[in-house]
Amino acid sequence: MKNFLHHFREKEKVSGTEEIYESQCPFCSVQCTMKLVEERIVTRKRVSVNGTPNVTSEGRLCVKGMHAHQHHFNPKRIQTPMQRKGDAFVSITWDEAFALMKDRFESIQETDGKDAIGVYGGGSLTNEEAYLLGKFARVTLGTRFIDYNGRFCMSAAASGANDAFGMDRGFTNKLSEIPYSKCIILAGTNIAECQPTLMPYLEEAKQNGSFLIAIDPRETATTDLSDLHIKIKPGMDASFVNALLKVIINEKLVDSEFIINRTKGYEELCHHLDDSDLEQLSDVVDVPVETITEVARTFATSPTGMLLTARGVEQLAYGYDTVRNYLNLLLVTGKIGRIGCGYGAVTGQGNGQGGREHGQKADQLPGYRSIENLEDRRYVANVWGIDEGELPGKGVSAYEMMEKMDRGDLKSLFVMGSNPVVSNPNINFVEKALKSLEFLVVVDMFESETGQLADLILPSSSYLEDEGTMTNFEGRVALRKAARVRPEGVRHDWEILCQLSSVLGKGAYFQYSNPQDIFNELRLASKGGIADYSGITYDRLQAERVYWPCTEDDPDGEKRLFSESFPTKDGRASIGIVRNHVPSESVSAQYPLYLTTGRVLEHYLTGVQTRNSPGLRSRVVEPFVQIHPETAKRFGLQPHEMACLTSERGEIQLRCHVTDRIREDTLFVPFHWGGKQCINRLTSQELDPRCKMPSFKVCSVDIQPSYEKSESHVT
Ligand SMILES: Nc1nc2c(c(=O)[nH]1)N[C@H]1C(S)=C(S)[C@@H](COP(=O)(O)OP(=O)(O)OC[C@H]3O[C@@H](n4cnc5c(=O)[nH]c(N)nc54)[C@H](O)[C@@H]3O)O[C@H]1N2
Ligand SMILES: Nc1nc2c(c(=O)[nH]1)N[C@H]1C(S)=C(S)[C@@H](COP(=O)(O)OP(=O)(O)OC[C@H]3O[C@@H](n4cnc5c(=O)[nH]c(N)nc54)[C@H](O)[C@@H]3O)O[C@H]1N2
Ligand code: SF4
Ligand SMILES: [Mo]
Repeated sequence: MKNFLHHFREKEKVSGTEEIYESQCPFCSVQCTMKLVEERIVTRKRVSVNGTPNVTSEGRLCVKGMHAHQHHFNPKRIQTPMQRKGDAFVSITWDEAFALMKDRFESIQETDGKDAIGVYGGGSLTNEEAYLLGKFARVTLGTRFIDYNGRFCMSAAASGANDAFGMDRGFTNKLSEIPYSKCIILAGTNIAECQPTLMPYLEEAKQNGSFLIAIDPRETATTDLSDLHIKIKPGMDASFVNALLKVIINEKLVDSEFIINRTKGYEELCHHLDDSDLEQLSDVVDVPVETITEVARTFATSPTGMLLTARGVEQLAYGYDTVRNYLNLLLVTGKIGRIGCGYGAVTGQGNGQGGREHGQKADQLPGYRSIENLEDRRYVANVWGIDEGELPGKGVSAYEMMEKMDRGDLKSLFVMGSNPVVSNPNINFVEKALKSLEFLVVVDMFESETGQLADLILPSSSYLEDEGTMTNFEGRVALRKAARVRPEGVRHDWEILCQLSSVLGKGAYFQYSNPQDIFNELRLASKGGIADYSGITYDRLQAERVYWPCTEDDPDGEKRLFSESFPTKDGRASIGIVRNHVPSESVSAQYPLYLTTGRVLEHYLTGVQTRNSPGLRSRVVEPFVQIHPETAKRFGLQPHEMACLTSERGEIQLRCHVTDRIREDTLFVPFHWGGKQCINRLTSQELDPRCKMPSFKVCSVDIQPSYEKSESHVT
């Protein structure tokens, strides 16, 4: 028997094949690299994955990277264009799909004008595709309505950093400087679950004696590493930082030399804080005065210090102000532009950084140029070979496009690389808005929840097939090569945009034979802009990851920003004034608890990719609500029971995870699931006036056992 098995295995090996693919993870902003080995033994297939060395994550991979190939190989991936016929989708050819889009787009624009079509992009697209999507909207369709999912992600941090420093690059330093920082503030960032392969940098900092301060309403694997955890009330960071600033100024712990030489606005800040009362602030944010004082003193007196923020403090209707106040903290203590001193807006998506630089945003042109600046418009129009006057003006933000659809101003939407009916706030409304469209096109690998509402779904290639550059959290551009040839019926996003432009009569502006051609045009379009890529070439990227800004004269790219001056008109950073914001939806008798939302390690965003990966789906099979034991008791809820959550905007049923790792007044729900259990049925559509970020991190809700709710429905 043993001999037979041995013989059988040997025979299998002989008839087997092995393919090796070098790639880069399609998920978060670290952009870990990997090698996949696909073995085929007779009829069996086995894929093994290992991390490969790279300067960012040094060869590490997290559980999502290990399983990313599972969605790529999933047979549920769509392989041909699919047209809606009644309630079902039928396969059509690409020629038919392009003919349909030509017919519908042209007729809509003839009747309702160019601006009747909107374009909606995402931070998973490569730089080349994000750039091309912006050009497609402005040149091919001639619409001003384009925006992307980064509005819900990086918009508060980006606008905050732009106004304070004159530039927004995810991290102002090299990651390898983290261990040199003697005090690190982690505000609303769960790196252990969201960028796990960066954790060793924090661990090393700790080993070097750094003091870690985590600020989060929940205990997480990240806060577990900290020396001090502030379990803050959701939505209170802006006021909390005012309290810190008050102590630092009162106790004269500021860096006067830095303030005088490198900043403006300090006097106004002091004046603004004159009337603040520490006791009162401590009450509002629910952090004792002694703790506030400890944080303020520790950070201000530390020889070096860093600040990392993420969506926990940014996804608020005053996310911009909250970020500005945290940046004030860095500026008054002079903790930027030196080794071990800097700011990281811990970027989210794989190309969350590049995706926000090259023109997917409503008011932006490539290279971080502004669509409202005449000189910028002229420059980019010239690169594109059109008249400046032909370039449309600024559009509106992602959620505001939904409002335009609902009002009938937008009749059609072209979505590439996003699943808005799960990721927008207040999706009961968004669903209605998308359903009201005359023609919805979704480009995706899967029939996502948004795809299910579409008139046409176009199949896009996956990370293993699609070549292009991604700019990671550090502001480093990395080339992801195509490891496999795309299936016959599937197209790359850039191919779809070029072919569609050609069908719509604009092919002359989209003459590229590969991503490198597009990148070369992007280099030119970004030249002289803030995000200048002109010195980066595909040749260089074969061997290295390059920091922007990078010009031919300064080919190294800037590793540490702001060491001499800030890229503002007068070279100074700006200290802003931030009021003591509190959530506009306060808890009430009807909605007595705060709801905050976010992520778990095993799933990615709206979950389309990770729920289609068996190894990840099986780890966390359903959404849940995290609730404190005392709160569960108060509301009559048992562990693992179903509960009904309600807000002003809707109602959903979720299973209870009872844990004392969350505040008693707060519930936490991850947002990786669509359909009836999507938490965005409850979240608030209130937008930040400056950056249009919604309030994903705080709204008020009620919770009840499901049976009580259903009984009360019966009576
Ligand atoms: N596993 C996984 N990793 C991911 C993603 C994913 O979906 N899954 N998505 C990627 C993307 S696009 C992004 S943007 C990043 C997001 O990365 P993070 O922003 O780190 O993730 P979140 O879970 O949204 O929020 C972080 C923390 O903020 C806390 N928080 C909530 N409200 C407040 C508050 O008022 N104040 C403070 N101080 N903290 C608060 C939450 O409890 C949570 O632990 O992750 C990226 N990486
Ligand atoms: N309640 C709540 N809501 C949130 C957040 C939160 O913390 N709480 N976070 C917000 C944040 S930070 C973000 S970034 C958004 C993300 O929101 P979305 O953009 O809607 O999320 P994804 O799941 O990344 O959607 C991407 C879709 O595009 C597909 N896709 C992936 N790669 C490609 C590609 O290269 N080409 C094409 N054509 N398709 C591709 C995927 O299969 C998926 O269906 O969600 C936001 N919504
Ligand atoms: S999800 Fe992020 S940390 Fe995990 S392997 Fe992918 S890029 Fe690396
Ligand atoms: Mo994000």
